[in-house]
Order: sequence, then structure tokens, then C-alpha cells
Amino acid sequence: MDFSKIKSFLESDECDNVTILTHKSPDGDTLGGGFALCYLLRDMGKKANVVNNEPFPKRYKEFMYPDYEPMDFEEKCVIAVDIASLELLGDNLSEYKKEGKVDLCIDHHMTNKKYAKLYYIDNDSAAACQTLYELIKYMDRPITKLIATCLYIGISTDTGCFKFESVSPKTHMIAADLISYGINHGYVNRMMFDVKPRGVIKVEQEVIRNLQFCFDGRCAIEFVPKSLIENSGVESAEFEELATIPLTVEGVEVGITIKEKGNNEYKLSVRTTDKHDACAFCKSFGGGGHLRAAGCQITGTYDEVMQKITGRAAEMFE
Ligand SMILES: [Mn+2]
Repeated sequence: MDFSKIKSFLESDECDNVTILTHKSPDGDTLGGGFALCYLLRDMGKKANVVNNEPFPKRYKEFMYPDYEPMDFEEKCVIAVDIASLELLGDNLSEYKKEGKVDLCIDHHMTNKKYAKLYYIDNDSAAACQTLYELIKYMDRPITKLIATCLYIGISTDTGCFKFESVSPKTHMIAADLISYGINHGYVNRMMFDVKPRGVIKVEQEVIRNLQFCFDGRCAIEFVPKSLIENSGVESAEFEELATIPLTVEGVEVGITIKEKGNNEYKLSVRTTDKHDACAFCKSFGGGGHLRAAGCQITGTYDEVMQKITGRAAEMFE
């Protein structure tokens, strides 16, 4: 696993007419990485497109894909960015879920399923975009302002604006270099973290009102009914930060967000302080992610799901 192999592959003729896969419910890291790679390949004279299960969210448009147009070509190569497992592609991209379909995977999840022919996975990297930055530098390719913006947003959003433990001195050095390409980082971070549509505030009001505490206030559980999101009139990408709310309460060590997805189907997002392992928690339900931020799917009635969660949480507080 070294950059020289990845560089040779990206420069080879084999790597042309490239489809770049990003994960479902896309976040800033998968999209930032996907578009940065797309622009890199296009700048190298190759054809490349970014695809996603859903339409690209509006919130990243002005920064990452202000004038993006898909190119017309017959696909020869498939690259996945920030995708730990093929399940995360979503139903609309199921044609790529077949074993051996993905040529290269660039990721930073410790739970990566190693489904690609070639991969570069750096568990110590704060974001897939941090790894991509290092790769582009290694390849000695120019970083345009657009590429810098994509990478910067990927790193900033995947680290809660440089607050997570995953941030290393290297992360800050990379961010500093990216800012030197003329990114208005103050504006970017304000738009990513502070400014929200009114519909989001209304949803936050409701979920905060119903926040539940257990284990002497060391665990907070937030429930997000499907109808609440649907009636908000806001696209789902705007609710990225919802999962951070439980852990903002003093004394809370484990913050759990339960999003209702369908009938008896729920998506869990778990955030922890340094006292607990969010990834281990989610792994026991078949999910995964990072040490302090992870996710999984759970099925059952609301009561059954609550029982499963509090049962598993009880083990953490033993
Ligand atoms: Mn990521």
C-alpha cells in the first residue's frame, strides 16, 4: 500500500473514462474527495464523472460543483472515495456492488471491507480528502482553487471543523496549505457549520425537546422521526450535524441519534468522547466507522430498537 502504485495506476491508460463512486447520504468528505479526484483526472486529460445514489446536495454546490457537467463516455475504470463497504453505495448504484467492479478505493475507515482490486486506506487520516491531498502532492500535480476548496471542505466537515481527535498536526498543515490557494475559509466554515435553513432549526427544536438521558446522564439519545425530516422541506444533507447534538450536553459520554428510515428500519449515528469506542458499538450491530463517530442500521419496532441500544450501552458503562 504505497502512493507509487496508485500514482502509476492513475497515470496509466487503464485509468480513463473513470466513474468515481461516492457513498449514499453523501457528506463533505466523500463529495469533496470525489470531485477533487474528478477535476484532477480531467486536468490530466482524462474523462471522469462523479456519481451518487442521490442528486448532489445543494449545500456543497457553490463550493464543489458550481459548473459541473457529466461527460459522455463508455466507462473503463471505477474508483471509490470514502466508501468503507459496497453497501454504502445505495440501491441506485447497485450495479457497482458486484465483487471486482471497483478498480481502486481511497478511504480512511478502519472498517473498510477491501472490496477493490487496488486500495489505499489510511486509518490515521482525518478524512479521505487528507489522503487525497497527500496523493496529489506525491503525484506532483497542480492544485487548483476548486480542488483546494473540495479538499478543504472534506477535511473540515469530517473533523467537525478541526475539533475531532483524528486531527493531527499534519491535518492542520494540510489545511494551512489549502487555504493558501485562496479559499475563503471563514465563509466556507460559516456556511458548513453555522448557517442552517429554518427547517433544520425547527427539526432541532423538536429533537432537543425530546432528548432522553440514561445511565446517570452519561448517555443521551435523540430520536428523529421520518415525518419530521419529510415535513421540514429541507434536503437530507442539511441534517449532517444533527447527530452531534447529544454529545454537546455536559456530562454526556455517548450520544446516540436514531433516525427513522422506514417501517421498523432505523439508522443509528453514535458519537463518543474519548472514554468510549463508537466504532465497536456500531460494529456489534453490523455497522462501523471511526473511533469517535460511527453508524449502523437497526431493524425492529421502536421499543425493540431502544432495548437493543440501551442493552448495548449498558455494557459500555459497566
Ligand atoms: Mn470520511
